[in-house]
Amino acid sequence: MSAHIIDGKAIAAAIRQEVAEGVARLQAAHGVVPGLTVVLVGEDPASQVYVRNKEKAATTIGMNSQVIRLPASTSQEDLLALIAKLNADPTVHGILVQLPLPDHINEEAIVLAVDPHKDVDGFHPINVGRLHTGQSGLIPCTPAGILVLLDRAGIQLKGKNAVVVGRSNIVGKPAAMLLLSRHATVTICHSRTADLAAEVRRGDVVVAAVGKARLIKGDWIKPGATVIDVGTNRVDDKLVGDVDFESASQVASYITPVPGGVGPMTIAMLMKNALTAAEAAVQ
Ligand code: L34
Repeated sequence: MSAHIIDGKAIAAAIRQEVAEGVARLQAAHGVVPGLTVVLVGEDPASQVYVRNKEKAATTIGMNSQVIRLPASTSQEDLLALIAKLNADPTVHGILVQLPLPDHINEEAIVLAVDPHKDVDGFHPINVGRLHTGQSGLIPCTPAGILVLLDRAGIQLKGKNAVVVGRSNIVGKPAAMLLLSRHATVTICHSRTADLAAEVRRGDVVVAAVGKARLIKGDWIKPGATVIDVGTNRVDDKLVGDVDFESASQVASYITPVPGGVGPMTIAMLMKNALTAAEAAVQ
């Protein structure tokens, strides 16, 4: 048996097309062009690729796309001052500070500084709290993209066992909350989980977001399960996921590839969040 491959690239292109139509509608109705500003501090090679892809997507969709590139030596004070300026700028509807930040900058302070209305990452505690309490708000891009992949692949979640491997604020925790909101029974696993393979084996849906190349093996996967691989690990110049694709795709019924799975969805959902923030600003 061989799994159906969920085509994140194609689904992301469809989302970007829908967002482009929304951007055109907003401009026609209100004369407003969504403005997205991405801030990149330092020269992390992976971050540079992701930010370039974000910039390209926003421009192609017809947004006002701005990338502010700052040296790694930028002080926390200067970064906070920039965020205050962007918060006050009415042409900027979305602000994203690419993570990770250099060690001398406190990420929490930066996340807290972004106006929650412009927080297209959904990382501000206000938006985290809204997600946890089931109120509408900006939802982190990667988990939001995972739900779209599951929906467009026709995967039912109600009453299913969903196993999330990884408990980060960016992916694991919000992904678990979204799966819960769809009535899945959710298990969150992490580095201290006693028997990871046994937990993963119970999953009708497995979301792998730990950042360890090919950690999850085919014989951990319940036959017929859906596997969503969030990992983007570089091994010998090759990009590989947290799932051992070769073995897992023999057991699963649906699986996302790396690259071309969750990654492009993260960027598509960022576009969607930027449109949502701009729409809310004209209400
Ligand atoms: N603030 N920081 C903030 N927001 C985010 O949403 C992110 N993330 C993560 C890292 N830091 C962040 C991203 O943008 C991860 N991430 C991200 C974005 C895009 C891709 C992967 C991770 C992506 O486009 N991946 C492609 C391969 C690109 C390549 O060649 O490296 C893929 O097909 O998976």
